[in-house]
Amino acid sequence: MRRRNFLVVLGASVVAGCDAVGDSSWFGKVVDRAQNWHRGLHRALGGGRIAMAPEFSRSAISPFFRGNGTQSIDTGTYRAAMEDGFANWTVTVSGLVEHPLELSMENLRGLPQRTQITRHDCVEGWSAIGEWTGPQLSTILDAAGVRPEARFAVFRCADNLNGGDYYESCDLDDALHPQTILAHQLNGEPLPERNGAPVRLRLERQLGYKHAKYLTGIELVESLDGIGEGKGGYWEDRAGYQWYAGI
Ligand SMILES: Nc1nc2c(c(=O)[nH]1)N[C@H]1C(S)=C(S)[C@@H](COP(=O)(O)O)O[C@H]1N2
Ligand SMILES: [Mo]
Repeated sequence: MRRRNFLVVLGASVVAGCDAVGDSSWFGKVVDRAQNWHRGLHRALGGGRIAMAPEFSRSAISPFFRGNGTQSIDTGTYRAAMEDGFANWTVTVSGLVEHPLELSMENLRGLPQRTQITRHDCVEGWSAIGEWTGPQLSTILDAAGVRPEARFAVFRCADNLNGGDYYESCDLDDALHPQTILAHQLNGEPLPERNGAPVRLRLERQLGYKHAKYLTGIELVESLDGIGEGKGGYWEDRAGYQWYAGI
């Protein structure tokens, strides 16, 4: 099956079509614009330091990064995607954006990558340190062109946990934070199934449940009303977990 990419528009140039999104020209433009735009972001935040989550040395990496919540997806679609090496997996960017995107794993791996060794803290009382690699979400949101009305990014996942679709959300400060990445590698290897293969969010300044695994889509919205039960996430809706789970 031929995957149809959405229209990709960057500045004045328009790239339409199926495979054009993989062209290096496309990535080059994204990167140029991302750099300018990051400078803009720093200014917008008053030129002050953006609080970074602590990063660790390689020697601190946990020997085993356990899984939690969904650790395997038994739908035919997911099993087939895995068999296929996730060659047809896509992450869509939709909602309040100028240019909706549909990014393949190849597209995500082709963007500039960030690698960070961070500590994951789960409310259930465990932590683990891992090395995560993937593109910054800000690069992708810049390519999509976030509209001024957008206030939140909603993250859609492939798993259904006890009858509910897992999802999460964050505000744009966190979405655009330098350590917010779409990780497709853990400790230098493709993301294991239990940790959210083929790609998961890392939102390093917040607790574990915010880090949506098995990512299929990112939606830019003005309000969280009408999304799930309206509290911004799977556990927020069900267990009253805090929406802003800062650590
Ligand atoms: N799609 C999805 N994302 C999820 C979950 C889940 O069940 N499904 N569990 C969350 C919780 S509570 C934690 S602590 C982390 C666990 O990440 P890990 O499986 O890599 O340890 O993923 C979070 N993201
Ligand atoms: Mo968790």
